[in-house]
Amino acid sequence: MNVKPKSTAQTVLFAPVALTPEGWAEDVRVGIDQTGRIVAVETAAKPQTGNDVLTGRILLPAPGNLHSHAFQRAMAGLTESRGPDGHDSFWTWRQLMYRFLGQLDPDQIEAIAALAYMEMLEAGYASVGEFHYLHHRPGGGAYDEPAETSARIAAAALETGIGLTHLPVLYGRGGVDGRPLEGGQLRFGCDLDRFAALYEAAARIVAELPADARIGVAPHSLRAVSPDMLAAAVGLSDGPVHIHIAEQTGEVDEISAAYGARPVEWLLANADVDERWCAVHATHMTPEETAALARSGAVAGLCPITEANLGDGIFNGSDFLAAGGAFGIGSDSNVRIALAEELQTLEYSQRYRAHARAVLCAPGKSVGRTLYEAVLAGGAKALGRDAGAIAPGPWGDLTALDADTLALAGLADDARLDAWIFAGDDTAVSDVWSAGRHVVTGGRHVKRQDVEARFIAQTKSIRGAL
Ligand code: NGQ
Ligand code: ZN
Repeated sequence: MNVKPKSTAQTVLFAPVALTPEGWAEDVRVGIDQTGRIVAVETAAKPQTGNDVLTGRILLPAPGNLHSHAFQRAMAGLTESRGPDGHDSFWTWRQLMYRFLGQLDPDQIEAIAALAYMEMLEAGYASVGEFHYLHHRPGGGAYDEPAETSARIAAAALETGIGLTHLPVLYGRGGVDGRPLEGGQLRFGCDLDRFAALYEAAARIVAELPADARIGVAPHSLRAVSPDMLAAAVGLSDGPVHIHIAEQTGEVDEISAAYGARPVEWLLANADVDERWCAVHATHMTPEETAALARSGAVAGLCPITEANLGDGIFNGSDFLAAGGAFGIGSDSNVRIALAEELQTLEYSQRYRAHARAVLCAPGKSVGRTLYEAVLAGGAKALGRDAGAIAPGPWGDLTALDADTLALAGLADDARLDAWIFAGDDTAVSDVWSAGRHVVTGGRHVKRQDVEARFIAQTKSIRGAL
């Protein structure tokens, strides 16, 4: 690839090595225009005056984090003791999570989201899909602005510079039997009219963000929306559609009993699942469901660290990959925000399952390179974001690794990605650009001090209360 930088390039980066769609390239010059899009890529180039020369760094396209509930960052690590009756599970964790969110006000929601987004950027992600359901006041009453908390998510994205795909969630019932919402869930609840108004308001808020921000829609789960509500929610948006599906065996049993079909099976038969869709978790699938989901074009939204933390089960990665399925990664509960570790956990889950090594890649290939490129493509697709490649056209979503960091020193080609993912960590990340916004330098977010101080001040009173 050799596309000469045009005069429209506002920022020109020069990297000694970069991962391009054609593979590893040396002496790469990348031009980014004032809108944040990559406009030129030149390999075997020479640095010119005014270029931002990334000495000693490896330039990668930055992936998107396709699934986040930002507010849960503030309860990370607080649900790790065993309850008095000893039956701890996803469902008891959910009760604690509801109790925790019952205390949050909009200032806290914004401060927590800013911290989470800053940490995502420092980990090497350039964008996030915020699966947002904390809409109303405790008890369910409306804020003066119905999309108040969406505005807070948008403000956190703007402050930190992360590329936001906002996914307002429709959460309409307490379970598949249609029981009403209760307790903490009342803050999520919308009927269709209320949700349509909220979606419109959220869309106006997102339209005020930089041009890379997007909006989509998220019917929460087959538990929380009826078939009619699911269809209506999907019809509100022409953006991405995200849904939690088949995360827990209890959920599979509940849906199977009520609908006579397993969750993924039911969804594929009753919704027009296509490339717009992201099936979050998709943990429990039969071989037939696995192949059918892969064929649908939907992205499987895998959240390996959270799925381990919540005891969900293990996604059938090898069969899904063999069937050509698209997947990306999400930090979900944000119990830990760590890009390299998220990929490592994904591959290790498959090794436990298959009693084998190097599972998620084809013979003769590198696991690190395979996983990294898969989540670049899957993340961009799930977020409706034109990103994932160092090539002219997409947003300038870029991550630079420090080539001299202990895990990477002396390595070349795909071994760099393997060593980063399996032997290193996100301290190797030196710089991150989101749609050209250079928000991480020297491994730190440019606003770290302020964002961290505000998070601590805003959450001091609630972090001890779980
Ligand atoms: C969520 N989290 O929406 O935050 C859910 C819990 C539910 C995960 N599924 C609530 N990991 O599923 O009902
Ligand atoms: Zn989730």
